Amino acid sequence: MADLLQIGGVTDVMRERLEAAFTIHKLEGGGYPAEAITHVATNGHAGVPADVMAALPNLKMISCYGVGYDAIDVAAAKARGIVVTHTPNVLNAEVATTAVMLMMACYRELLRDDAWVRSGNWEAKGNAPLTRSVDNQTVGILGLGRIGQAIADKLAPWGTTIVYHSRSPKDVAYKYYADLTEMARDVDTLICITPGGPSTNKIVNRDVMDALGPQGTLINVSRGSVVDEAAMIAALQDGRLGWAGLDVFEAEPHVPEALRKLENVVLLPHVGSGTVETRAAMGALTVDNLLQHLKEGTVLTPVPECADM
Ligand code: NAP
Ligand code: 8YV
Repeated sequence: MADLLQIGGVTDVMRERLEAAFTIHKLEGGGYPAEAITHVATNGHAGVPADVMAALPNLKMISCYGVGYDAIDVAAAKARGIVVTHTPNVLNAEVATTAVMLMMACYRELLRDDAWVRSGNWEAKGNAPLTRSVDNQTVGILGLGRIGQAIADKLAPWGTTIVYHSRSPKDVAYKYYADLTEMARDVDTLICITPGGPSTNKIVNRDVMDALGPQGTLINVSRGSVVDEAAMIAALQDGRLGWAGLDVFEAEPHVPEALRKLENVVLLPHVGSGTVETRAAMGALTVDNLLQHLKEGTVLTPVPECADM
């Protein structure tokens, strides 16, 4: 049997399928036979630490449970002939639901109004203040890829006007903005759904948030690194930015206290794809890639950089 290094957790179903084909070693606690390891199963949070990759001389394949692979040095892997796979598409609808749910929770003050009932305010003070309608808003999508398109589709029934920014225009009917700040000026809500990594690091900066403005809503379901978190907290505190719905943070699982204290935010613990159904589909694809590589030497869903390997 081939030797697999497991980084992070796997579900029971994944473990059962993997155990039939691999001898599984866990990174935790060390003591794994580095020379024997040919395959790694990891996730988008843990990735593969550089020292671990360097210590595995016979590594051939890395399978990532998650579509974002910014925690894996793909260039270093590719240079050594190691193919990297991820789990695109199977989570599009779920992450899109999370983005729309965060947007609606911000607009309709879901948390404030839930607290209004629980605290007895309804009885003591009367009706809660009015909120804002989600209908007929203009939404700017930062990164109109697989998930970005699913978000646009889910917003269509609300009469939303969709516009977008990415590095290159796509073959879609929505208006394209080559400049992110210009788009932020024109929209009610900005939804971030690009990959993480150096090319998107803090591209949602103070200028972008000021352009979004006091009536604007920022939704981030991409990576915490995409938004300048300190600038966002300051903008939310000053009222220069209206609301934020966030599933991802700069230093997860740490969320700055200043952000946790704010009332104009909705905060989730990186659960964009976190349903039983979608995690099962991601787990199945993670294992399918490993088994296919073991059996045929090919993979099903390589990351784009490894598509020609
Ligand atoms: P995708 O299909 O590759 O789409 C990514 C989009 O981002 C593309 O439209 C791309 O267009 C754009 N983009 C890339 N770099 C950019 C840059 N520097 N500036 C502006 N736009 C840029 O990826 P996906 O499957 O939709 O996933 C997107 C990301 O969502 C993942 O990488 C991951 O980080 C995040 N995610 C989060 C969760 C969660 O739980 N919160 C779950 C799943 C995924 P161009 O190449 O033309 O720029
Ligand atoms: C997961 C994600 O939480 O797919 C991604 O890029 O961020 C999420 O679906 C994560 O990768 C699972 O490890």
